[in-house]
Amino acid sequence: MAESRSEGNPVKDMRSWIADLDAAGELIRIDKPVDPLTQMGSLLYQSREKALFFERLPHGWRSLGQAPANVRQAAIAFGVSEERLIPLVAERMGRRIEPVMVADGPVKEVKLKRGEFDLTQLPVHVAGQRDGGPVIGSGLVVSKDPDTGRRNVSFHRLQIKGPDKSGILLYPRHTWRNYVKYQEKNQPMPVAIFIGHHPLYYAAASTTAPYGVDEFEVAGGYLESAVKLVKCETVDLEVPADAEMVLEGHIPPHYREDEGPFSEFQDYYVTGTGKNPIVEYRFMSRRRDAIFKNLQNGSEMEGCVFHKVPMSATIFRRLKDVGGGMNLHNVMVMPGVFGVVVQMTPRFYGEAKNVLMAALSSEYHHPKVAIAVDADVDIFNHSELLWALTTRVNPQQDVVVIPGTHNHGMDASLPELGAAGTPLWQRLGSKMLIDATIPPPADAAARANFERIRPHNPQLRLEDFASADSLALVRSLSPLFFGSKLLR
Ligand SMILES: Cc1cc2nc3c(=O)[nH]c(=O)nc-3n(C[C@H](O)[C@H](O)[C@H](O)COP(=O)(O)O)c2cc1C
Ligand SMILES: [Mn+2]
Repeated sequence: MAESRSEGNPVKDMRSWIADLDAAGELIRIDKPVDPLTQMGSLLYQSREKALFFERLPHGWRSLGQAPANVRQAAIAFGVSEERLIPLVAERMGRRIEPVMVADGPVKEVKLKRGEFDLTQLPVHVAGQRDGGPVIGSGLVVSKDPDTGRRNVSFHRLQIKGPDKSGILLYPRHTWRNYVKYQEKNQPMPVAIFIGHHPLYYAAASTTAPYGVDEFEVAGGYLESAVKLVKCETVDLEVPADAEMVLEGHIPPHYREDEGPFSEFQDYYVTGTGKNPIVEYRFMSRRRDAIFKNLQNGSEMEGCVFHKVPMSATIFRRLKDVGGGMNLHNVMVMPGVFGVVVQMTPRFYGEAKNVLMAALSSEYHHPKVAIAVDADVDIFNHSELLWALTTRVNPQQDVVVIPGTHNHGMDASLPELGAAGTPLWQRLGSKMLIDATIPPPADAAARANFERIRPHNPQLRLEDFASADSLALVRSLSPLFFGSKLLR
């Protein structure tokens, strides 16, 4: 294969990522033919541990999916341990680096005008049984504020509707805000959509920075080097020189078409479905041997990883200064993306509640339930979380419900005020905070009631007493075991 190895290649792109995954034993290559419309989604759905590289797709395409397959693989992309991932991303988020313009790049090797490309020939997959059709899930949409010229980059689902047309779902955040400005001028909004790049670009696109911040600067911070951009051919926009593929086009004002359903991040189909805008494509550029990127959503799928990592890191940044600098260890968004766990050591009685209020009102609309736990709870192990929720919580004192809050528009459990594609696409809901921390170290006697049991001799190894075969099974299941990491 043509992929360059990561060492000695300073460019971080989808090829260096494939090489890194391969080197780490994290990539499964599939050399049997796979049909994106009827088979690929089922294979991606099953691959929760490893990335998949599809080598034989229709029309000679190859593609990468489930990469990162989980938060553990996202940590590999950032070159750090899973436990250190969120604090590191939070730190790099604050060190934005301006992109630089270059004259040319691999993404310009092939240039195709309207009529010369056909989106229906790409290996775009259908993710779930009830999806409305194949959806590009890996397209990062570049647009500009027409008044200031400031750039924005974000993820948007793009349901294929013809050779040069797709739907687009615009949740009311920055791309929608830019689009509304164009609509008010009765002008189409130019967009450039790049597909296939290093996961740090995807993590940057799913970071909700303040309006007006260019997510390519966020990507520069994550990569610790400036992103290289090239000019588009038919729109006044810039795209990464080392992407696999770029689509150029525009979103017509006011026009809406049926779009959805789609296998979404909460593991449901219906939210967002309805009359949504479309994208009309006028140009495609790509690498000569371009590799496609398939990205599947659904709880704890790749799409969810790109929600969890930047959201957790953004909340981490926000929380660390609560009360003049709290004792914050980690933050992790829960499956389905509407809950967040804060791992902390409280300095004061009641401090966890102050912290959780901040966790519920960050840059992100999603968090509805926020839970605080101490450092001895493994926040990556959900049975540990359930244990903390039941053994460290006095409901009448530790659970607070805040009624009448704005919640995420795609939270199906809350009443919807208006439909997707309209200005009233909103849900009025509520939020809940749960303080599952134990008394602060300042009250050592009260804290001692929650000292966790430990065996007599934690150094004793089961390996020295049991056969290798029986142990292999135990070790393969151990991530599911309660308390396993703490006792190891
Ligand atoms: C995998 C994935 C898919 C997403 N799909 C959509 C989508 O279809 N429509 C949308 O408006 N936002 C979608 N988002 C959310 C935004 O891309 C994300 O929140 C981003 O930070 C918004 O950028 P902005 O803050 O610049 O508006 C998706 C996010 C991820 C991680
Ligand atoms: Mn933005």
